[in-house]
Amino acid sequence: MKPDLFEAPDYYNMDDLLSEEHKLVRDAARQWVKRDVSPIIEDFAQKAEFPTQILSGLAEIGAFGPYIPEEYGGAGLDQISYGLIMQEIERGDSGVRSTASVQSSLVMYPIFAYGSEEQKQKYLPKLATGEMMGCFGLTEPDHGSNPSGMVTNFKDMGDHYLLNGAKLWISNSPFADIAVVWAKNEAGRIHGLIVERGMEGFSTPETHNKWSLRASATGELIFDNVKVPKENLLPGKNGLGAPLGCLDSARYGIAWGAIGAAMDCYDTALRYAKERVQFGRPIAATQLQQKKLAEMITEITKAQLLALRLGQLKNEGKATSAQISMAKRNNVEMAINIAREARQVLGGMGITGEYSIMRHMMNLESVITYEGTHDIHLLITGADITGMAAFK
Ligand code: TGC
Ligand code: FAD
Repeated sequence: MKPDLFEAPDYYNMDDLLSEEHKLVRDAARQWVKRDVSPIIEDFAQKAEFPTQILSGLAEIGAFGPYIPEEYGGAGLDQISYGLIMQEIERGDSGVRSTASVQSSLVMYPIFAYGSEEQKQKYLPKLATGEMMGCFGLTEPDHGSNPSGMVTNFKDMGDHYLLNGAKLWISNSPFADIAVVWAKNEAGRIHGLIVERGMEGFSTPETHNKWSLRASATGELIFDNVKVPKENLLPGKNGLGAPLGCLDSARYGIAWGAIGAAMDCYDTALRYAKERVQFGRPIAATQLQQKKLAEMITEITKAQLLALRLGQLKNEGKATSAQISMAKRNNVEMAINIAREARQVLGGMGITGEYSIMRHMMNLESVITYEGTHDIHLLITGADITGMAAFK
């Protein structure tokens, strides 16, 4: 892969709206991605392997639990800092951002928000340092967009719970030490359970042959009469709203992360267009390529403003789930469109691993599907503005 020459676009002087802390956190993540992610990521994506050596670096830049209080090992940062970290990591690769999103919003957040004090003390500090890695099991083979239909279930056996079922498409599952698993009790109510690797009957086969998120490990969670200790049930919240509350946090992070992928594609295409000469002049001097580049920076700027305002609302505890859906949907579509346009600016070179664009483009096909598909987020907006849910 070519050297990482990334220069972040800031067309509307967004930096003026950030605090010194935001910029310090963002710049630390940016430097780390340049130094430790960019040089290796293409190779790992080509091999379809997750680069485990980056886990300690992710922990050091505060990517594991950025907004979890310091007393539990988190970085104690605000929501805008969390978003900026996700933006910088996804500028490197969506799969690396996935690992950080899952660890922070889908594993640490439910333990922090719904866990007992003992669970918080036991798991959060180790998750923050990356000593322990987690995954989140909601999706099932027959229940993706409709998780309320899940069939994974547990029975109360007196001194433990007996868990049965299967989860599919689970990021980090092949190497995770623990899984936050959503399952129904005998009354059909959804609860979260912490399942630990090594429990008898629990396995995590890897999903192969992905053309997207190749540098991220994806797999299944299989529960065959797994005995789960009673103290591993998350006591603080149950019902579908519990996992969906975690998704709010992860979807918010993706709304920022997608901007990172888009910025990388734009920056790469702009540099290439200025250097590539055809018909005796740089292709950047042609109207057609300028149209592409001008539209890209316009869309990135709009997405940056959307994410920043959402971050302010989140900091004030006012962001609604529907506002988060709108930002996730808009910003991921913006990024995938920019990746497709940017790839064309590079002509044939755009399809090679010499540049990051094709990898971003393929990754974004997962990002537009997970954490609620593009369609589902549109339907969430539709339900919010009309008061009529069209899901079912
Ligand atoms: P519905 O009747 O609308 O709601 C059930 C209960 O949940 C509450 N609720 C929420 N609570 C918190 N946050 C949200 N975003 C919420 N949305 C709804 C709601 O108030 C209700 O509460 P209560 O107390 O009245 O019971 O539920 P529904 O069955 O009609 O479904 C609604 C729908 C379709 C929007 C929802 O199921 C959905 O979002 N589906 C998409 C599924 C999804 O996003 N899965 C993601 C799996 S995890 C993942 O992809 C990780 S990728 C990680 C990575 O690598 O980065
Ligand atoms: P389906 O729900 O079967 O949808 C198929 C199509 O039908 C989609 O286009 C959808 O928009 C459309 N559709 C569905 N319902 C409606 C409707 N009511 N109206 C109109 N159209 C509809 N899940 C986890 O729990 N944890 C993870 O860590 C995780 N990581 C993932 C990593 C990757 C790489 C991928 C690809 C997925 C991951 N997922 C994870 C699963 C992801 O959340 C689901 O794939 C997603 O929610 C969609 O579910 P599905 O794939 O079953 O599609």
